[in-house]
Amino acid sequence: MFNGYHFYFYPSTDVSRINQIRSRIVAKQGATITSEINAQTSHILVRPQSVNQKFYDNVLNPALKINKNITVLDSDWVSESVAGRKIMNTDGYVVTANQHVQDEIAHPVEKSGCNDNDLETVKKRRSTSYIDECNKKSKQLSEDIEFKYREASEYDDDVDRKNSQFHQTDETSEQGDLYETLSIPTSELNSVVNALEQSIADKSRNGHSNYSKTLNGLYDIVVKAKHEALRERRRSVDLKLSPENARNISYLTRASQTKWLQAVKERSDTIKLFMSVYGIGEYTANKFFSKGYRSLQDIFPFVDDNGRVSITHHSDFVERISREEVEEHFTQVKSAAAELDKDIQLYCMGSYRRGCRDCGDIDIIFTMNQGTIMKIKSKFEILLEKMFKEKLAVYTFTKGSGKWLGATQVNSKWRRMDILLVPWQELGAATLYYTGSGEFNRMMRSRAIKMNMKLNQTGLFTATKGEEPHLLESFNESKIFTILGLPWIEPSKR
Ligand code: TTP
Ligand code: MG
Repeated sequence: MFNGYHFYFYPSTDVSRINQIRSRIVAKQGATITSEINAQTSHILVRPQSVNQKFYDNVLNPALKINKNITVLDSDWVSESVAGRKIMNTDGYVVTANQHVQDEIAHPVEKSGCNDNDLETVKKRRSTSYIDECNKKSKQLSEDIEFKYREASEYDDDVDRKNSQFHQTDETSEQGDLYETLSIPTSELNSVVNALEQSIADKSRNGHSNYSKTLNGLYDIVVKAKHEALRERRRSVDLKLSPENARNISYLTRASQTKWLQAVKERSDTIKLFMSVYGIGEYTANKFFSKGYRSLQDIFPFVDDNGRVSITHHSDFVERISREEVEEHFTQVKSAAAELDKDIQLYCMGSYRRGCRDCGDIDIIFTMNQGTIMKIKSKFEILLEKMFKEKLAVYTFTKGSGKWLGATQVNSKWRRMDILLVPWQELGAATLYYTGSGEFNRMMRSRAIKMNMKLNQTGLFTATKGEEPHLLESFNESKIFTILGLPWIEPSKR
């Protein structure tokens, strides 16, 4: 496209990253780029904000002495030629010295630089307001945003119709005297702001200064609106925008919603993943996420022994366990116990007792006929030792006073097993609790509270104000239902 053109960029490509990128692009399109002005230089491409006395003294004057026909253009010209895939007419991009400056060149005054008014670009953007300016260049931006977010946005006929209306009003918007009013819920402004920030970052990385300018303008409009809306506690804001910018914001709103939803989903999936690791609660999971960790491998170095075991056997632990496999583990614990003491009684609880087809873990109650908690604990110690010896138990996550939370292995799969140690007298209440579901338990407990009672895994108690609680029932599960005025509810219905 630029074969035969000899460009000199100012500020030089050594100091201006934007010009560096531009020069690379136009060089690919056939232009010759020189680091100094010479007789062949056909164009000086300058960023308007860099046109000052220094430019005249050090660049333009010496250049004119070498080649008085040299053309000085706003460097936007090359960007827009590249974007439009054809060499744009230079009208509107020519940078000329106005009379005042020419006088100054002839009779320099003591002034180190000159302001924008010292020069005029034929483009009228100097005379337009900042917002008008950012509204003006938005056509290209909307195509860009549209392209970028097309896949992310869901289209419907309505939006397409709206967009085509926007296109029709282009010409009037160029004149800057027709605005669209776009109403956005205040709650959505944050995601628009985020989307704009992201786009600005992308654009400046890619060197699209025009777009960045427009985005910056949009950003200012939206941030200002957001602050006003928050200050005045408004539920929505009306943004006065050129049709093109209204369209840009519509895209961003839709795109940011999609992106926002994706981000929310990524966050909640990752937090859930981290929380599936033993010992990691919501706080730590969030902290890991904020630090940028996204996988179990990422957090592996920062977790404790329990966490490492949990991650190492993660796929086994998160897999649902069939009833048959639960029974295999349970049977093995039972046979180890049977060899120890005939008084030991074991019950398989949780989702298994509720008849679920598969279970998240294996929940077991360990008790002894007429056994006290002391006797039960000491017997369990022996059982556990045996289970480890037999390589049925493979890891202990926690051993509390009345429970063992660990892992057992059958057929090379590691599964989570929780064993609750229950005094014989509390068997009914413990069975009720450990059968669940959690939701059912909450319902039962709140029913008890309404009846001035208290239900927990050790029993059902009176809870009359000003009186010492006394035990109503703990051994017989079905009696607890009766006292609470309920018929027996099958575990499968809980
Ligand atoms: P879990 O094993 O966590 O639950 P579950 O067996 O019902 O389901 P899953 O198949 O996923 O293992 O706990 C066993 C029972 O303990 C549960 O059914 C009810 C009770 N429980 C509560 O009441 N509140 C709780 O917070 C937890 C964790 C359990
Ligand atoms: Mg369970």
